[in-house]
Amino acid sequence: GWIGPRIHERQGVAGVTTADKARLRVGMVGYAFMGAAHSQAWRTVNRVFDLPSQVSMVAVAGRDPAKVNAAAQRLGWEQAVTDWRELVARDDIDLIDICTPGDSHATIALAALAAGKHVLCEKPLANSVAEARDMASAAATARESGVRAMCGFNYRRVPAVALLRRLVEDGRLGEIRHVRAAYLQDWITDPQFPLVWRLRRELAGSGALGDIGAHIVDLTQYVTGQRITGVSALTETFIKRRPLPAESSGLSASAGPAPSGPPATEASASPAAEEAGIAAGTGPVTVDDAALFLARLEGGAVATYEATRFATGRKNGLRVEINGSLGSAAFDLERLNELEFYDATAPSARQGFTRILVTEPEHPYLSAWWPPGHLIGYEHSFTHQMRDLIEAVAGGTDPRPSFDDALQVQLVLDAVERSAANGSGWTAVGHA
Ligand code: SOE
Repeated sequence: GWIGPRIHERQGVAGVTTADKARLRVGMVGYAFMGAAHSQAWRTVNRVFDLPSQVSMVAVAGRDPAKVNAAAQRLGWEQAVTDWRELVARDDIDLIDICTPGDSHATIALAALAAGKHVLCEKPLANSVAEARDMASAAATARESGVRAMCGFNYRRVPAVALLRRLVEDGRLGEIRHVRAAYLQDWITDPQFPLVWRLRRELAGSGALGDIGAHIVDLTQYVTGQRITGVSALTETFIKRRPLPAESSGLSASAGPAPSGPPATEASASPAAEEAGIAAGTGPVTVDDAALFLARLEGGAVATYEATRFATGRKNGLRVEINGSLGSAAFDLERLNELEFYDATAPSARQGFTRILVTEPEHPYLSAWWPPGHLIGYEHSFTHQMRDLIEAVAGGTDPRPSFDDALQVQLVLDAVERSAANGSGWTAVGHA
């Protein structure tokens, strides 16, 4: 079981005790961008929320000994190890947090669940439907012995998004007719931006589609409570080859001399390649730069989705607008403390979009933070995610998004790729 020895200790302010709290002992795999975001959330969550268990940041795993040691110190982990299998095998770890590229999610999650560890796995759940199915069925088996699995679609935990969900649930938008979703970024617009792992299919599974399109698929299915039933899609790769990175990190690598080993590369350009403008030290981009699709939702709504890394000037433009029979709502991640709401039932003289500042104690998650009117940011979504996960684990309930929810997203991604390959033909999405 996950409950470690009960601790009897005094912490924090003299005279105030948090004794008797069970521990949730975490091992994290990967320590780059997402590992840093998760570490901050693990460090913070018990200091903000009153939770049934106390997080212990037991160990972080990474392949490079010097780097993982430095990361452990910087991010607040008690130990560093160079093999994630060690985390899975240890008795003093209850939960494995997977913050690696998609190509290792399935292997790590399956091993962790088989060892009876709870799992938090970053999005997208896997690089293929087959892997996602294996993971969802392993999670179903593990659930029988009280082991929990969750996928890290963190934007569900932005208070304004949770408020939007509440408005839909309360019927304030009425019957949903339109969903308009876009996730717009521009960080690879420069053709000299190197071929980082997110641009390689064998590591990332897909491009803008799985990295950011997956977010708007999950978010809209969550907010509407409706599954996407079919799609018509197109994808595009604008820049076909890119310089090999000096060092492959997710978002911030610089171009430089080729590292040893893969990716598949033109080690030295052939005369034909040179003529075609392909330099030595570049490699092929094997994922989509942009993915667009039309969709139908099971409740009868129609939807558009756009995911791109080429929307010059848009840095983290996750936008969702929903139009219903009784009203509309719109969210933009670049203004994440706000939600626009239009109430079509208000007297017509007073109708119009209202900008709700989502900073009040009555709003989801916010009573634990600052006095009314004070703002929060990107990192809070991860702290909220950890809060919900800890409560589910301690309370013996299933955290959402479950691996089944994430498999449902994977089925949409797969249908989008099949539709795009098939000249945008209508492609049904199966049920997880
Ligand atoms: C890069 O596109 C990225 O960091 C994604 O990987 C995240 O999932 C998204 O939240 C922000 O953009």
